[in-house]
Amino acid sequence: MLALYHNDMSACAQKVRLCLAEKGLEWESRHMNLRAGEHQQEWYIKLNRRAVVPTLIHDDVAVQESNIINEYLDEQFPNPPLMPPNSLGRAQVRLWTIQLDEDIHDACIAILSFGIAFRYQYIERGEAGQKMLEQIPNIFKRERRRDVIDKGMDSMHFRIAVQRMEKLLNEMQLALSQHKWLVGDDYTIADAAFTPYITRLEHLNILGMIDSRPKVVDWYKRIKDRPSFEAGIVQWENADYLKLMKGNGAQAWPKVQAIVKSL
Ligand SMILES: N[C@@H](CCC(=O)N[C@@H](CS)C(=O)NCC(=O)O)C(=O)O
Repeated sequence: MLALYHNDMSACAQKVRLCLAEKGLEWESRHMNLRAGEHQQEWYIKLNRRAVVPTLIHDDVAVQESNIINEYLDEQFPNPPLMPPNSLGRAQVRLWTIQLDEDIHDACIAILSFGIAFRYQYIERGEAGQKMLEQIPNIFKRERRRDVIDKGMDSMHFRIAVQRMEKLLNEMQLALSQHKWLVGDDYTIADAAFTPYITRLEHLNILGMIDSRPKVVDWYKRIKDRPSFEAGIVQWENADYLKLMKGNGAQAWPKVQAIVKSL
């Protein structure tokens, strides 16, 4: 039995749903409302000490961390394989995915999302929003988020996030100039892992960031043609979140462009 504690619009959950879809696996949905703080309740922290989604349940075990979950799924359900057959290929996949944990997720795409859109949900909630912020266990993540909620796109973390995203997109363009997918000529966990981050740019109405990288544009088109994109991302889209992101994103685009130009 497979079950997933996840959230409809969470990039880390999207990444695991893509992998489940690529493998054609059946799973039970245990959806968590992050803005209601469901992931910060005691029972869930026992399953996931960082108080984040996703968490995979496989029979009687719980597995945390989206990149680790995807590798776990690949080992437990090897067909079709989503990891290269050799050590070097697997090392290359991990060199891509480690970047998401190092900085792309929390310090980059989350900061862009909060700076452009989600900060308004926290501000609207007043004290309840403040309480949720205080309950984020990781101090670096908490303080960065506090700053971007307070200052929006004027936070220095917002500018750093745009700069880091530019570097990533350049690296993707280079890799995709050398082979069809991020690691070689087969689709791997690395492609699944980076999909939600490019989709987030689209949802935030700042997908123009990839326009000057034709290989990335082509990769994203091929990603969207795969049935897993529909099953892992599109079917779970939340109309309210999309409206918030798209609307604020349209206004944010000139500011993002100005930051890119100034780099
Ligand atoms: N490194 C973790 C990151 C998980 C993570 O940050 N999840 C976000 C959603 S994409 C979350 O649960 N956020 C809730 C919060 O930050 O309070 C993973 O890859 O699973």
